[in-house]
Amino acid sequence: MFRTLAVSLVVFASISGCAGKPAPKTVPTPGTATDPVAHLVPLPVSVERKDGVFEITPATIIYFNGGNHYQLSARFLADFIGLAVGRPLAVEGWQGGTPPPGAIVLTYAEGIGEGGYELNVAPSGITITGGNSSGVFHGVQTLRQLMPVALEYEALRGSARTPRPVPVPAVVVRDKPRFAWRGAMLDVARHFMTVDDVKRYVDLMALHKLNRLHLHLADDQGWRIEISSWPNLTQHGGSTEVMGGPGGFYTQAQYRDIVQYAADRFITIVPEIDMPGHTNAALASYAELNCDGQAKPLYTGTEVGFSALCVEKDVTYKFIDDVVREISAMTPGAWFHIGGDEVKTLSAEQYRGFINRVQGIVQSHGKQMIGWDEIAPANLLPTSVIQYWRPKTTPKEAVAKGAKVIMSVANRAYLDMKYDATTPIGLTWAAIIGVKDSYDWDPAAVADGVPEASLLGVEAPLWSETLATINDVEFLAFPRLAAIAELAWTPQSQRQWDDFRVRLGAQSSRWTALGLNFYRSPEIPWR
Ligand code: NGO
Repeated sequence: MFRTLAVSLVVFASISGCAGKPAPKTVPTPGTATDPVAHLVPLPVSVERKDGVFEITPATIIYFNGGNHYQLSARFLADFIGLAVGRPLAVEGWQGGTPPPGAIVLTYAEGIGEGGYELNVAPSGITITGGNSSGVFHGVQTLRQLMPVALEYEALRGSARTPRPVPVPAVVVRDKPRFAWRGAMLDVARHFMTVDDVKRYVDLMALHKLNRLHLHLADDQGWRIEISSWPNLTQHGGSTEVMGGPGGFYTQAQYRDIVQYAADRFITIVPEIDMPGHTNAALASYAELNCDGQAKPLYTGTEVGFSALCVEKDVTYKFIDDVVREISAMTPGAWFHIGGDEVKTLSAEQYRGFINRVQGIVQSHGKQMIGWDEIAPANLLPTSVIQYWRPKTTPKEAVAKGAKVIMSVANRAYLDMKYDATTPIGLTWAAIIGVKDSYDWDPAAVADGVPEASLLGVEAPLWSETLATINDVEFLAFPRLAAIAELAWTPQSQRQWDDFRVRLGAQSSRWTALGLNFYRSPEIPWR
């Protein structure tokens, strides 16, 4: 780690000069490892290099225009830069007019579009103009990637060794996302991840402009979210995980904390309670949910498809109503994911009837239902969403009737697949997915009858049968989650693998500064 710091500081020094001496007013040579303008990930729609640099000092003020959601981005930036310059920058409201010279101004304008932004770095100051508040946050993340990587190291540890000004190369970036849904999923059921682990993943997502974190909160091997009206779900059903580890669960207060932490980074939490299958943990916790009235033993293996709620019993729907109600009340986002995958013990008719009924429950609690693509034959409401995962199938009939799709096709988007034959963790059932495989595809060309217009966006699931720690999570997620982030953000026509791999290679110093345990894939020219 000491070596890592040394490398980071050399990179920093090469841009800014050492403390005490004035920073040189030059930009790095285009195309070198220290040229952040050429190495943004995800690639913006347009980047125009300009002459000079803007230097942020402890006296630089961040002005925001437009209420609390804009203030969030201002505070994020003030804290991030503050660690390098020695104290948090001042944040002040700004009512429009000519921006004060030498300031960073965060504002908004019509016509830029949801999530989009314009970032203007000039020697006289910085302006980020968002299409809305999330657009400003995305502009802040681009600005962050233009700053020396040493700031990441300092932000992680809470102080700089030697406070000094922060140089930012002059540039004009105009940018907006291809898809509204740019997601990642964490399976905290097969192996439990702590609140801090989830927050770490949220932080890594935010850097890459991802905006949906889907939490797979219950499966055969564990129930991970406290439900007050059914306490044994976590007391008993949360006590196991794959291979017999100790399990764990989030209290409602912890879940709310995760939701808020993510919301402060413009990431919406999407809770999933998988049903009617993948429910052994619930069936072990409450005997009445079983058709024979007998509680199942807890399960720590990795088979799928053997469990199902008793779909003929009324108590099952009382149970689901309580669970959906309690979780929905803690979830400001619009969606509730009901799983619905891999049910092998019910007839097609029983299954469809179940999904239709659960859809009504989800709707009665004010949420839109999402389910894995097995739900496609049910009577889906126009607001319900299909998450496509099974290669070689297509939900085209449902799409023809208006259903929207989140693209997560397993042979491209599943982060739990191995990178190559040597990868020590991960699965192979869908594919071996190298970095190029995860990048070089078009989500609008995967499934017959599922065109761009039907796609809400893209999401990369990370299932945790073989991963036990946040280190394992990072190893399988990076660099492929960065590839998926760019695929979801950048227009298809602008994405080129040969260009991406070079920009990705330049992330290694920032990722190292962040302490990220990424896979140094031989496909990438790491710097
Ligand atoms: C499948 C299955 C999950 C597994 C995962 C492993 C879906 C939607 N259901 O994906 O239970 O964990 O594969 O890759």
